[in-house]
Amino acid sequence: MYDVNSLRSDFPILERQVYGHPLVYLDNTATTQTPRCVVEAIENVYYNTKANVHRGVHTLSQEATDLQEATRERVREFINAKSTEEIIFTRGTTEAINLVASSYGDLLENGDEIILTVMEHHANIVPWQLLGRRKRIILRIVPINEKGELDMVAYRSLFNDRTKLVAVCHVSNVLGTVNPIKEMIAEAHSNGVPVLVDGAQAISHMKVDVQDLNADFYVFSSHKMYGPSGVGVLYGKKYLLEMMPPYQGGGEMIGQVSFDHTTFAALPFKFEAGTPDFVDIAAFHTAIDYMTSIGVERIAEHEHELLTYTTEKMMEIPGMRIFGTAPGKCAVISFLIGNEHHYDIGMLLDKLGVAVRTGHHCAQPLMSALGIEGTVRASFAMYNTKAEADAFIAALRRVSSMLG
Ligand code: 7TS
Repeated sequence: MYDVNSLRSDFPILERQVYGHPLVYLDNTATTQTPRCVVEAIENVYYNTKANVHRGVHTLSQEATDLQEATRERVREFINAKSTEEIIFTRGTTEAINLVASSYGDLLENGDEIILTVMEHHANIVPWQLLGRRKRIILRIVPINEKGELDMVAYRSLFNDRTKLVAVCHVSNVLGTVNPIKEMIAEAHSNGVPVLVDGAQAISHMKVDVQDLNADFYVFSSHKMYGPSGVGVLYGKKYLLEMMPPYQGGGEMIGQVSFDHTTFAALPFKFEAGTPDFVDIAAFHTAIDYMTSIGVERIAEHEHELLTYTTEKMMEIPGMRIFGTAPGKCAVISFLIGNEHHYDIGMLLDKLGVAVRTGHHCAQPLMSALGIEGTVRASFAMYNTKAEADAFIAALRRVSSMLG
């Protein structure tokens, strides 16, 4: 049995009140809350083993290094990568994509093309545009249909002999659409093109197996997985990471340094210049253990029940417009009520204790394609309840009548 109430007791923040109302936290797409065991893991490093990693012979430094490398192995196992050499720690999804854009981007030539989709987060658009300031890179964009699904015919038609990469989100942070990543990767590979998958919105909602997907790069953030902020992962196939030049220079990423010539460290350290966020990396291990102990598939099932229930109730509200209705979508609901401004709806919901996100959700090209400026977005995680869905609906009805 999925015991959501016992699970909630692991998250002290869920007991908070906002404007005298019990907090209903529905901004999980932006970041998930953190269970006590993860906070304790952070505390444990600060109280017991804090020392810089990979630098000292002393006991604390070795223990800190062991903790970090144990997380790397845990991440490898979690996404079924072949080797820990393929697991690079970054600050988050954004830095992981910037790393690939900068470093893999170094291997591209003027006139090369990259395929993106219209539903990408700015983190998977702007780094490629910045690369375009160094070289003439052409971005080809896959459109969507009215349900918020990618147009796969258009996708297939975008490949040519200048195509050098596909960069696509696994799950849309606005529409909730789960893209047919495995099929898209197979198509790209049949054209000899590698694929970067932005897994920020998928990793805590479905089982991800990078070998089964055959992804070339897969990126995600710990803070969206009930883990600490400041940590992310770049998974990359070894042969690609080996071809790519370092991203940043500094300590840890070198073999030998002289003023005439510097050699670089082996993978994964070649891409980890400077002191990493070793405290949070250590605690990220606990977050993965926590999520796995509940079961990603069971969490997804729970979230889907909430999604179906809430969507049905929302549709009873006059003027409700939901953006993203793809079958099998993740538990993200972007909506507007009539012509009311998303900001007004979000602000009034906040006054009733309901935390939702408003605005363009860092997906302005998608907003343009939808012909709107922004939406209100409610999104669910493992600890949300049917009672919270009811509280959200009741608040929404109230807001809707207040706005007339
Ligand atoms: N890619 C996707 C699909 C995302 O949803 C996000 C964050 C990112 C990349 C960037 O992740 P970061 O951890 O590096 O910041 N999405 C959101 C959101 O939807 N609302 O706030 C952050």
